[in-house]
Amino acid sequence: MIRSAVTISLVEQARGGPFVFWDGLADGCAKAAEVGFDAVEIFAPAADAVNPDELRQLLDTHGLQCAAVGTGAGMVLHGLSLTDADAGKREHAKEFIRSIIDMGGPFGAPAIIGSMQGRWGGDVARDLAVQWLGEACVELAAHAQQYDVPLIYEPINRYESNMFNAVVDAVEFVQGLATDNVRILADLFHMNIEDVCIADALRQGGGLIGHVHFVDSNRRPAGLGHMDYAPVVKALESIDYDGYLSVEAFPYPDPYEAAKQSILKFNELFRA
Ligand code: LER
Ligand code: MN
Repeated sequence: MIRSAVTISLVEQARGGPFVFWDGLADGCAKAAEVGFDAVEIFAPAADAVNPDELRQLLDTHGLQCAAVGTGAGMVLHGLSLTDADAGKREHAKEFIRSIIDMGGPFGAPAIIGSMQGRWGGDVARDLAVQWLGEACVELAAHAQQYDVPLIYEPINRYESNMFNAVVDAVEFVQGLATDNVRILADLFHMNIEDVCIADALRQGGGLIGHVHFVDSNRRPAGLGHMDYAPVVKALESIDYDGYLSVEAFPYPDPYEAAKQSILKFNELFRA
């Protein structure tokens, strides 16, 4: 069954970004549960910023799951990427991601590689960057396997990366990897910019689609932009998608209202 999730950012430096709750794990979990979400997705500055006992207790108290954990802070706070020209920095980037995998893994939460995929250019030719990204994904997916979770790769739009922007291109990339433990994150905001047809791209992704960022065309909560959700729902049903629709949207007009609006739309689309 498709389940709902909502983002909590613990990264103060990312304020202004597309995350719903910003005031700590306890506040985010309490509000997520109150509004009716099944799970939370956590964007942390580092693995040790989340106390596993505290998180376990919060999830249990509120009847929530942890849907996924983000790695973007590696880029935002430390400028780390898997396609950096410097081999030492690429290694450091992998270490950061491994630590986030180790944080989410015991909760059954896969780690997401989004902005840490970096970009090609300068001394790094596109083919070389793609090779490095592929090798890192294979290595990190093997690390994730011990927790029985996949590694999630997120194609992001052209203004944030020049690696794989459209889901259809990410599908080809992931199919070519020497692992079957990488899944694709379909972020509807990025797809609205990059994919020719969101529904067709989801169908093409099929079983490789492992997570969805649920958001509208303008990155506001679902229902506050011009996204046509009916074909998206049909496509997800046609591929038997049974993961999360996780709200990664601007906290517009404020976190609580953004969460309420998102769950209202989620219920209208998936629980009617
Ligand atoms: C970034 O635009 C994004 O969508 C995040 O999920 C990736 O870290
Ligand atoms: Mn996203």
